[in-house]
Amino acid sequence: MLATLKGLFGNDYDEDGFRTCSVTGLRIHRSAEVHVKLFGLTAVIALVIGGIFALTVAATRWEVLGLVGEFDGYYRHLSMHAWNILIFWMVFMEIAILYVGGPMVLGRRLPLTSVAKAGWGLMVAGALGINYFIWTLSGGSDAPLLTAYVPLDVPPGFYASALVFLVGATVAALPFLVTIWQEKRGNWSATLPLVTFGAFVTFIIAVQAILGGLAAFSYALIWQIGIIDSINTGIYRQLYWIIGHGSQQINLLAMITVWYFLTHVVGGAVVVSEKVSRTAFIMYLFFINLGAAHHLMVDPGLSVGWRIFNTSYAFYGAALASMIHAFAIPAGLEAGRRQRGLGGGLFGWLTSAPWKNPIFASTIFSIILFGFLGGISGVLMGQLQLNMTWHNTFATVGHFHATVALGTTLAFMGLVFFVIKTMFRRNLISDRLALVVPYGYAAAMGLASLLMMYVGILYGVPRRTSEVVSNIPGSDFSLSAAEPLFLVLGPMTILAILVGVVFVLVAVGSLLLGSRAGEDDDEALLPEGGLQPNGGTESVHAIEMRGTFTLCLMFMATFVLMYILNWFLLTRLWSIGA
Ligand code: HEM
Ligand SMILES: [Cu+2]
Repeated sequence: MLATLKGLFGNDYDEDGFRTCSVTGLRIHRSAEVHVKLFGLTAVIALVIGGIFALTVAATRWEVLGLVGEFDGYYRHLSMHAWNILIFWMVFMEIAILYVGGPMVLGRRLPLTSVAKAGWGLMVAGALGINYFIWTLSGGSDAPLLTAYVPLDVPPGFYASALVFLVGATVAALPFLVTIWQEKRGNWSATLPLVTFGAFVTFIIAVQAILGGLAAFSYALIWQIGIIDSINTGIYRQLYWIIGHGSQQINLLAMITVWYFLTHVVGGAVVVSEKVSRTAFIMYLFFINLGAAHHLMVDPGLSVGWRIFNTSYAFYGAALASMIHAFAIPAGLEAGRRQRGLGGGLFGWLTSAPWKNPIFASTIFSIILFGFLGGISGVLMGQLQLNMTWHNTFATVGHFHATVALGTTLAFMGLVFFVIKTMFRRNLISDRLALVVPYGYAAAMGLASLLMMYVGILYGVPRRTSEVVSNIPGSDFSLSAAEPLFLVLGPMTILAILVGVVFVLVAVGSLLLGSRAGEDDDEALLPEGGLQPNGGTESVHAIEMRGTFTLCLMFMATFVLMYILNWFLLTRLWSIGA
């Protein structure tokens, strides 16, 4: 067992501890690689735990199965699902992404490795604590959920564990910051590569988010242990959403960084304009955290002016940045592939792409579905008026499953496959099974997210309750009209989980039983002609990106249609003019 584990962390390095990656050509130091593996593996364990609770939660909301009753601990299950999968799976992956984007891309060692390990230790301790305190809550009905709103009666240990986890993540991110500092020291005018730049902006947003989290959870903690005797719930909610929303922005930025990285390495994408992509990253810095007021739309205490400025002006700054990436990444793919002579008509560059490569397929589905399902729904529901039809309904759950559960998770799954091949140097035990992951997950989770939005918007089915079709506990209110949609939604959620199981089997199976990857395997991973093809030297700007332009127009049309539809539904709700 120990030998197998040790074997996983080994590779052939030269005396200085470096090796050259035969796929990316990057010079990789042992210290960086070992820690990427450590954080990546821990993330997958969190995904498994969160996934187990995805099953219990989904099997409850599909009321035909009705697994866990409201007062038998449904909130406990939902809390376990959310914390393990949204926080631990994502944040452990994100630290790994910082180490890829920093030391690996820059060809440096990871500095302060003991600090990195201490950060990992604190994060693990915090995560264990949170799991413990959620699971051992008596009664279960007061489990904190993701939001842990005060004045819920949650043990102080829960807030303390959350603080430990946040401090751990900060400590683990420090070696990344030091890497950037080492790179820039004495060389201030040189620019960072785009992937490193993206990782750096992710880091800054993470710091903002973590500061909010430290403030929120320590405020709740000192109240819980009696240092202050009352707590202002409005202020807690405002502080909480700095991390609650901010952590989603970390997910978004890390995912976009992965998009740039993987479309380049496995799809042959180029960066069409460094300036434009970098500007979009910088726009996030200014606007994205401002958008957090969309979580407080129905809270008292905030002025309407602030809400409108925040969600209908500042937020569009962030949405614009996302649109720029949504244009730049496919454009880079189109330009890069056309440069290699893989164009052919309007969409030849796309149809000829390596769709049978699970890493490419995961990345491209992540981009498309995140944009069409998660992005559009996010802008709609983030708007003051439309929010009234989405707020606290299952539609909200649909939105964030389209973003984090579908988009980000799929991109990170692709990245895990990539790390298994290029860093663990293992072939996947079954390419066919691996291919089931992007296609199966995109289809099942895509449909599930859409249906969640439907039941929420059309029937007003609420989130965070165990049974609504027969009745909402404690009321005679029936939502049985939504039942037929649940007959599709239920099986889709279970199917998505099954595909998740396939992902874990392929990932863990390949690590333990996969054959050693060689140069031929690497070639199969790369885009046609290799990463730096000879010939095809046509300037990027001479290439027409009309395929991407067409896709953007389609996106725009969908956006407008959805906008009109949502306003129409809102007028129906309020019976304007009736
Ligand atoms: C196949 C996989 C998944 C299924 C079937 C699933 C299912 C569900 C369902 C049905 C709910 C709503 C329960 C309710 O409001 O009563 C829920 C909540 C949630 N899920 Fe998932 N989920 C999956 C994967 C994920 C992933 C990958 C993430 C994040 C990366 C995620 C994050 C969340 C969060 C944050 C909540 C809200 C918890 C709260 O209200 O505090 N889920 N999930
Ligand atoms: Cu938000």
